[in-house]
Amino acid sequence: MKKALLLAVLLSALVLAACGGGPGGGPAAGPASAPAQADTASESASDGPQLADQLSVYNWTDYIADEVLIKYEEQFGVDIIYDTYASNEDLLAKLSAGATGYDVIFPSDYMVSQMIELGLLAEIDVTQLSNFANIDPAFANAPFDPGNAHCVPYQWGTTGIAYKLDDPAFADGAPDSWAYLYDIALLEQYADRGINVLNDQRELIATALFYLGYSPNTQDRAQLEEARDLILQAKPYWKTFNSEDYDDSLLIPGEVALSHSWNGDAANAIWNTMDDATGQSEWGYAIPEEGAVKYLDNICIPVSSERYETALHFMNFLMEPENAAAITNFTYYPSPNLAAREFIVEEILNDPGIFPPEDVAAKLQWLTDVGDAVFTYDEMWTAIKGQ
Ligand code: N2P
Repeated sequence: MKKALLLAVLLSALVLAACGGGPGGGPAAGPASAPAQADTASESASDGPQLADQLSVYNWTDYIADEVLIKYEEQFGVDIIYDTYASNEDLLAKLSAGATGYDVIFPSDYMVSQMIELGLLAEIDVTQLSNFANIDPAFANAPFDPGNAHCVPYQWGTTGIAYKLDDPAFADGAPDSWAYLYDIALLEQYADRGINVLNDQRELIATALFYLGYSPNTQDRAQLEEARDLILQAKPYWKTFNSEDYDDSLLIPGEVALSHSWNGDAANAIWNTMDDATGQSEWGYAIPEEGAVKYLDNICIPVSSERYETALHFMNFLMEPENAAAITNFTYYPSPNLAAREFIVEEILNDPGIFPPEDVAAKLQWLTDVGDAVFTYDEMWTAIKGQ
């Protein structure tokens, strides 16, 4: 299924490239510096907003379907400049360092709260967004952004363990414990076949905190130091810290046997290594019994955007059911858009690794803003990455 989807997207991209179009930007195109709202050229409809010539979109790696970008460009005559990041902290660092070119960003729950606090996000009025009604009320009005005064839900997901089904270390069952990242006796069994962890500070520190029986949102310095030490003793057994292209560069080619993984990236490896004849994949995905992270990523507009109206228009476009479904059908991340469900392919809707069933959902926890303890997390992360 994935291969067919990929091919269709690739073909339409090729056709567009041949016509001089294409999904805007390509990798690391960087923020646009062109003047914005003044530089308006097109309108979506006679009574629609004046749209800018360009829109600079900054998103997680592999987190949108190119066909949706192409559709927006073609339908509204807006050139999308697309750039990607590996973690919430990378996004924050970029914006805090004064990057002003970005118009649309996708921070997770706890990072929305940090960014609001720092005054980095523009306000929105969701009553003006016709497609906001498509969002599942369970994901609207979240505590990190009451009343959706700044952002709207984009996609959500879980963070667990992707593993190679044919590795002898997992012959007796799925690695459904964070011990598979931290227990030296276990690590000795498969570390030579490769282990990847997400290059993401809150996500990785959370795995150690879960393993130690602490909250993934602890603000206790002693607990965080314990988590740091646990990570440092396991680190020599880990091959890579990769939260960007690890599914395509490490999992699918079998460069690792196990990876700390977001569920959509794991699903990408699962679907892409599936034998069409037998339906058997090379990869599996497990949620550890000690608990795991669930996240809600959001569409937001930096306060520095000079193309606010166009950003808002794009935000509304992404919440159209067909567009939200196309994104889920390509990225394999669950959508918080209820109206999109009828357009999401059956295999994805029924995949318990993508849309978790009740018993799994009960083990999941949100990451929340830890206030000033964020400096302790930063300090631990520097120690982790530095040694
Ligand atoms: C996909 C990125 C997932 C975002 N590569 C996790 N918050």
